[in-house]
Formats: sequence, C-alpha cells, structure tokens
Amino acid sequence: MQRRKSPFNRISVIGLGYIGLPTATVIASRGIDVIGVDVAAPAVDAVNAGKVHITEPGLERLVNHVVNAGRLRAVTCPEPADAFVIAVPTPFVEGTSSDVPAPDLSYIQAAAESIAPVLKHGDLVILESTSPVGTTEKLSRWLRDARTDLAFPVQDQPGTADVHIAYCPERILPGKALEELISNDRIIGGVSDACSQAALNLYHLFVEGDCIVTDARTAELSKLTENAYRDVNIAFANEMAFICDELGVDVWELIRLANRHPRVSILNPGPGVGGHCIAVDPWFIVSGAPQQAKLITQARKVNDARPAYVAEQVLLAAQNYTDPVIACLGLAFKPDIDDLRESPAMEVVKELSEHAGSQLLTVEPNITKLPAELELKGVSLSSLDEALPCADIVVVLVDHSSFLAIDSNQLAGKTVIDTRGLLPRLKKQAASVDNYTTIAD
Ligand code: SAJ
Repeated sequence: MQRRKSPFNRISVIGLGYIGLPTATVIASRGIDVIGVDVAAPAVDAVNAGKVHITEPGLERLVNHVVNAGRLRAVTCPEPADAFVIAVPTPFVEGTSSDVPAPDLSYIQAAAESIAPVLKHGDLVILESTSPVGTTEKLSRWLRDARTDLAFPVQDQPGTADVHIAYCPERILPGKALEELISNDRIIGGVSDACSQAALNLYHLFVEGDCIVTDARTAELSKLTENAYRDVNIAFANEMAFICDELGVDVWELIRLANRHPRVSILNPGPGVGGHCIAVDPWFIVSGAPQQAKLITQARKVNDARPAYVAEQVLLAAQNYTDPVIACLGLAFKPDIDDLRESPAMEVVKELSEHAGSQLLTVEPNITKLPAELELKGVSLSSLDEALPCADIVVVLVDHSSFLAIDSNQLAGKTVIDTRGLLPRLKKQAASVDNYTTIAD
C-alpha cells in the first residue's frame, strides 16, 4: 500500500476496547502519533507497557511495536489532537420495563464531554460506535453545548463549521480485527461534504478497501442493517432447527441439502446469538421504528429463545439417567475466542447449574478459570480428555477447532446434544463409528 502524507499530526482514539485498541494500533503503525484514551486505568497501563487487555490475534505484537516506537501512548484524560475517533460501547439501558430495550448513549455523551475542552478549530470528530439513527446529530449537539465558542456542522444546513463531524461505523469481526480493519470497505457518513472529505483523509491512511461516502443517518442505519440482516438469517436457521426437532428431521442434513440450491445459503443454527453486536444492534432499529420492524423483532425473539430450549432438551435427556454427568463443550460466544460475555453457551450452563442437580463439567480451552458465578454453582472447568470419559450427556455449545479432534469413539454410548453441527464434521473424520445417540434419534 502506498502511504499517503497525513493531514493529521496526531490522532486520538477514545475507548481502547475491541475496536478502539486495534484501530489506534493500526493508525500508529502507519507512522502517525496516536493517543489512546480510556477511563479504565488498567487498560491504559497495559497499553503503555506494550501489552493488551483483550484477546485479538496479532494485536499484542503490534501494540508492543508501536508503543516501543513511540507512536502509541495511552492516557485516561483526553489531550489535544487533530482528529478524535470515538469507539466506546453502546449497550442497552438496563432495567427498563419496555419490551424494546432502549439504547444507552451515555458513553458517547461522556466521550463528547471529555474531548470538548481540548477541541480546536479544524479538528475532526468521528463516531465509530454502533449507534441508533440520529446519534451523530446528538453528538454534534453535545459538543456544541460544551463549546459555544466553536461552530459545529448541522445536517442539511450548509454553513462553515469549525469542527468536522462524521459517522463511520466499525465493521470488523472479532478475531480478524487487524486484517478486516485494513481490507474492509468503510462507510463514511459526514454531517456535511466537508466533514466526509476530512473523514476520508483519515481512513485513507490505513484502509485498503473502498471508502464510500454517504450521509450520517444512512451510515448509522447501514451498520445496524448489516447486523440485523445477519440476526434475521440466523433466526431463520434457528427456526428451522425448532421445526426439525418437532418433525424429527436432522437440521444439519436439511440445511446441507437446501444449500445445494444455487440461490439458497442458509446460516447455521446454534444455541442462540451472542456477542455485543448481533444480539444488540437490531434493537436499535426496533427502538427507532417499532411498528415497522416486525420481522427484526421476531428474529430477536427466535434467537433469544434458543438457550432456554437447549437447556430444556438437556434436562429431558437427563431424565433417562440416575445422577448423570453432563459435559458442556464450549462457553465462548463463538468459536476460537475467549470472550464469554453475552454468550448463549453461558446461559445454557447457568440454566443447567440451577436445574440439572447433576455433576456439570465444562470444557472451554480458551480460558483458565471459570467465571465466579459458575464456580459458585459447583460447575467445574475440565479438559476434553477429563470430561469425555466420565460424561453421560455431552452438550456441544461451541464448535471450537480443538473439538474437531474428538474421536467419535469417545462419544460411544453417550447422549450427544449437538447445537453446532459438530457431529457431522466428526463423522466425516471417522465415518465408520456412528454409535452414539443424538437428540434427533
Ligand atoms: N452465529 C450463529 N450462526 C451463524 C453465524 C453466527 O449462531 O451461522 C452466532 C455466533 O455463534 C455468535 C453470534 O452469532 O454467537 C454472532 O457472531 P458473528 O460471527 O456472526 O458476529 P460478531 O458479533 O462476532 O461480529 C459481527 C459482524 N457483523 C456481521 O458479520 C454482519 C462484524 O462484522 C461486526 O463488525 C460486529 O458484529 C460488530 O462489531 O458489530
């Protein structure tokens, strides 16, 4: 990639989490001075020591490199810079009685209020956090309220602004962050044309994909649409899994066959949809247009119903045994990561720990200690080799690559509840052994 001359001497990234830290690091790797800002002192200390507080392949090496090269420095309080990239969480408001969870924009507002004192004429502020439609306009208002001495841009009202503002959603897949930050296309939603141009200058520093300009509201909805699209498609697969259980059909075989059609490409069912994005972002569309977003709402409900259903299937199977040992394979929200937050596998195990009354073993090769809430319920963390021989019921909750090494003989005579379609992949490896019982049987 040909390096462009940067119009920015110093770029600040607000929020050093799963998005902000890789972004700050990649920008710094392009030879630009970057200041990472986070309210959490341990995250700041880790970065300044050249280490990372999150798991992302290749990230620690790059952080170490850019910190040692003097390009990346972390602080808890914003300092002046030429551009500010805000990558803070946008969770739900906890504890509301409404059916539709409301977006919590308090982290964005706090970020705006924290950078306002150091903003100066000519600066660029980019919001990357996944946000409901209209948030960039709110951001502009919060900044305006805090800095009445500066002119901020207003959507559809041409005029000269002192500060440029744009919405440019992050779209990287956890686990492939460093690669996708560079190769993915970016959507640039400036509040004005001048704002879009300023944001383009920033992303051209490191993005090799296309940078496509639109307005801020379209950019906001586009990000939500991508994740809602995936949620709805996973919900279709999950609904087929419910239907198949009712009709006694193997859902994996069904999907494999249906996907042989040239225009059909069904995703994988599972124990539910986890993570901080796909299970959250569709609600931001619903909260903005509840009457219209019927399919999106229903998809969320279908996916959210999965963990309880899977737990129920395990409890039903347990009734066939006296004091069965149940081994749950995987706790993370998807394969080959250590992230247990919003994980449907965790929900299933929690539910079982409350109702199964059996010995409950979990195998999660990516962690060394169970969360306290599971330990307190008597759940143990085991290796695959410890758990499989003594388990009566094996529940596959995550298809980590290391589970592909299971020899089908290790499952002989056990009840296997396979929520991730691992068995067909094992069968491929050891086609001769097929003597375990599955739920569909
Ligand atoms: N899942 C299924 N079946 C499937 C695919 C996924 O059950 O066929 C489940 C996973 O097991 C997991 C959940 O869905 O529990 C979400 O995983 P994911 O890999 O689909 O997505 P995330 O949450 O890791 O990342 C998504 C990505 N969005 C899209 O692919 C449209 C990523 O590009 C976004 O940047 C990210 O959300 C985000 O930050 O918004």
